[in-house]
Amino acid sequence: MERHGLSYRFRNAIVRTPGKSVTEGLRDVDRGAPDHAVYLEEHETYVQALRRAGVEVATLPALEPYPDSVFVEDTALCLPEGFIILRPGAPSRRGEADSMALDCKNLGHPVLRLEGRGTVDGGDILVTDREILVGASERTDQNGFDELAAIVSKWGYTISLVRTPSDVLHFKSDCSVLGPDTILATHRLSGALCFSDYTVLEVPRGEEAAANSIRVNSKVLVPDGFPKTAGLLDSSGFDVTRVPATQAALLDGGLSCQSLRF
Ligand code: CIR
Repeated sequence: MERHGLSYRFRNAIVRTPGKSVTEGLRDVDRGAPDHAVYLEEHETYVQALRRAGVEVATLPALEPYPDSVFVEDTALCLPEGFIILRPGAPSRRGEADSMALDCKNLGHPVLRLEGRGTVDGGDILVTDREILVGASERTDQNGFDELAAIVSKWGYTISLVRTPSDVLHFKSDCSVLGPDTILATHRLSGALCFSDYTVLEVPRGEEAAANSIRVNSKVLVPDGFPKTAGLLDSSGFDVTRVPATQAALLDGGLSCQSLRF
């Protein structure tokens, strides 16, 4: 079943202010800790960009015990039928889901929860207008997928388990939705079977991190510093907004990870 606009038309977003502990966030390669003050500025610019794209943003307070809690996307899947609180794959991030469950309830959203031992990070879930693709990764496993699939299948969604490229943290580190039939993806994913029925715009080589862009209503938020990708999207007719994400990038995060959009 096609749900027109599900993947890019949003009225609301939830973000969380980065705490001082963000300097301790997980990273595969240590290229230095983020600077808290700079992160706060970049986060504010990100929130403003979401607002300019027509979204009402709810900002949750910093969660100091959880250095990665600014990456709210990993803790929940927000669908019109309800919010599903996930079970993040990194043990140090599990408690973020408890807080998000409470926060979502307080914001008045119906909440379900993955209760089993399997894990799913929201960064591995790509929702398009016609299906949900979940990338198996070091954070997302078969058991987690099965539990998630059982819930969303009841709501009529088609959901499949696909592969996250091996040297990549999350499936959506390498792809994003640009429209009902259009995906932005790195060369690592552009030829993937799961995208054979979509038009794929390939991120220019050397700018792989720009695949983690987000279409929000009529705009596409693209991380700053990737001029070839911004140019490609611009010449393809998209209304591009460049948003700084240098501090998130130090923690292997990007634009999509920092909000839940619905
Ligand atoms: C982590 O390793 O979990 C964080 N440092 C980065 C999470 C980024 N989230 C995302 O791509 N959805």
